[in-house]
Order: sequence, then C-alpha cells, then structure tokens
Amino acid sequence: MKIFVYHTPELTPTDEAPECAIAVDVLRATSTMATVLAAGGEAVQVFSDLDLLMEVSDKWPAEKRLRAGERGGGKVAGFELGNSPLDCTAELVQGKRLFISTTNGTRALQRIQDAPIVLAAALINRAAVVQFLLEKQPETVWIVGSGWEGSFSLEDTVCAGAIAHSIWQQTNSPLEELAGNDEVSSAIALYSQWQNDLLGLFHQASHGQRLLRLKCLEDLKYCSQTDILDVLPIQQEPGVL
Ligand code: 3SL
Repeated sequence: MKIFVYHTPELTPTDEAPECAIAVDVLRATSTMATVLAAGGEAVQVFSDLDLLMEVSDKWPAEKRLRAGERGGGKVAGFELGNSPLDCTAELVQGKRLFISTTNGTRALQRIQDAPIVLAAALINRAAVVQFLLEKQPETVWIVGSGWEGSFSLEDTVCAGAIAHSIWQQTNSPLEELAGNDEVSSAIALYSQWQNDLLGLFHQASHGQRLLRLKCLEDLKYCSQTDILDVLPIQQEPGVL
C-alpha cells in the first residue's frame, strides 16, 4: 500500500486516480456523515450545489429525508439541519437519507468520487477506516483534506496523519515504503505531536477558531475524539455513502 496525503482537493493530481480515495473534513462534514451513518441513517448524499440538493431531495419521500446545509459555518435557511454532528441523534436520523451540502467537505468528496473505492474519514471513525484499508490492501490510497476554500487546514492534516500513523504502526512498514509523498511524513509528525491534545490543536486551527466564534465548542470536543464510532462511510454510487 502507498499512501498519499493531499491537503486540499485542488492539490490532487488530475491525470491519475488512486484505487482508494478518502475525504477528510474533521470540522465538521465527515464527522457529521460518520455520525449519521452510525446512528442508523439510511445513506448520506452529498451536493456542492444547494439548488441541485433541493431538486433531488424533493423527489425523495419527505418522511425519509433530512436536509443539511452549511455555509460559512452557519445553517442554510430552510434546511432542517446545519452541519453539527451533535444534532444527528438516532431519534432524528434513523432510516432517513441525509442530503447534505457544506462549504468544503462535500466538494472534497465530489472531487474524488470517480475512484473505485471512496471513503469519508474523521478522527471519530479513524479505526474503522484503518481496519478496512488493512483488510482490503489497496495499492494506492489518497487521503484528501477538505481544507478551507482551497487552503490547508490543521484538523484535516492531523486526521490524515492519524490514519497513516496507525497503518504504519500496524504494518511495521518502513515509512519510506508506505509514504507516497512528503505530506504523509509531515501529517504523521503533526499527529505524533498533538495526539494527546487534539482539542488543543483545534483551538489553534483557523477553522476551529471560526467555529468557536460561532459557539460550537461542543462540536470541537466531539470531533476531537478518536476511534469512538465503528462505522465506515463508503461510497455506494457517485455522491452517495
Ligand atoms: O467546510 C465544510 O465542509 C464544513 O464542514 C464547515 S463547518 O464546520 O460546517 O463550518
């Protein structure tokens, strides 16, 4: 297995594709997706465009759908949900499809949706993703951070590092064999430094600070936990996990 880390969707090569591509948006889209699926959601369908989301979800039975929309960290008017994983209780999401559009996370998933295997990862479901990779042994894996509007984000890179670190430890592979690019070593170094204080790292991250200004401390605390959900968000058809 060769792992490549890309800090943003824009940095992924356009002329090649991996066997397995993983979108990461720890704050908060992929944390929300993992939470919905772990709580019994039927599926998560992602959109970058809000109008298209409305058009497609309108055709779904109203009692079996939820619409989640986030722009600039806030909830989109008229949607049942924003992008807080804490709102996605089993009572609310069980048996329902979540139609979701967020600023960066859904864009990252759409960028990689043509890969043969597409996953969504966050810290909360890191172990399930690692377990899948160890069993499946894809030849090439891209871990793609969502970033923020094209820029690097600490929280996505630390999650990429958490995934790569776990695989490295469990396979005993020399890092130079496992790492397809320098970003892998740097992500592992970031995770190694912060693994015992991920919430502290989120407080330093620009998007963490943005969410704190929006009074989302509880979301930061929840998303900073590692390996708490045994769920593997895996793409069933383009855009649907
Ligand atoms: O950018 C995104 O996709 C969101 O996860 C951002 S937020 O955490 O909902 O503000």
